[in-house]
Amino acid sequence: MERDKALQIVKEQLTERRYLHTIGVMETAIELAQNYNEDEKKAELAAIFHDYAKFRPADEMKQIIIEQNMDNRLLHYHVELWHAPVGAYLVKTEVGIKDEDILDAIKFHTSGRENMNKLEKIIYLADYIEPGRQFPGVDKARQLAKTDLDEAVLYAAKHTIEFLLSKDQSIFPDTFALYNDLIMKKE
Ligand code: DGI
Ligand code: FE
Ligand code: FE
Ligand code: FE
Repeated sequence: MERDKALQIVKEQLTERRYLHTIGVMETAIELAQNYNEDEKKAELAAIFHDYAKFRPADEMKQIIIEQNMDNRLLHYHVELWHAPVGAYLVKTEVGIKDEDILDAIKFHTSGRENMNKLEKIIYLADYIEPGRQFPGVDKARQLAKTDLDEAVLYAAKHTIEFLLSKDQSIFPDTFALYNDLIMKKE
């Protein structure tokens, strides 16, 4: 699918602010794909559609998680996690994207998971460091992203966990799985 067509489709699903975030993720993901020898076209499409389901009502997402036999644990955790797997499903069924690599990158962009592949890491990281993001530590993450994909993803996972702890939020097991996986591979 052409970029302009994909952007046109996703724009209808998002607010202006979220659309601008999506453009930032797209540009960042393409840069990372070039830097780390990943398929640029897959990175572009996964980034464009990563937040496709962000504004779907919780009821609709809940129903899809149940009907499509998705990971049941999701229902016990924060509703913010749902737009990622539900997004992958809707991008497949409503938009017609069939590439499993693209769909997995969308599916795991919020929590991450153990053994993420390169495209999954690129989308996870691009979402975290795109130019519109502003939080303490984002510049460090951007620096790491230039030289070491795994270190940058680990930094993002670690700081996401710290952020959730500081807000007394529950943490989805896959979020820990990503952290543990990368920390153990370093040893
Ligand atoms: O959709 P975005 O805002 O671009 O970013 P995202 O999909 O990476 O994350 C959405 C939110 O989900 C963000 O505020 C962090 C939060 N989140 C990520 N992992 C977990 C989580 N929230 C909870 N409660 N538990 C998690 O494990
Ligand atoms: Fe998201
Ligand atoms: Fe993210
Ligand atoms: Fe996002």
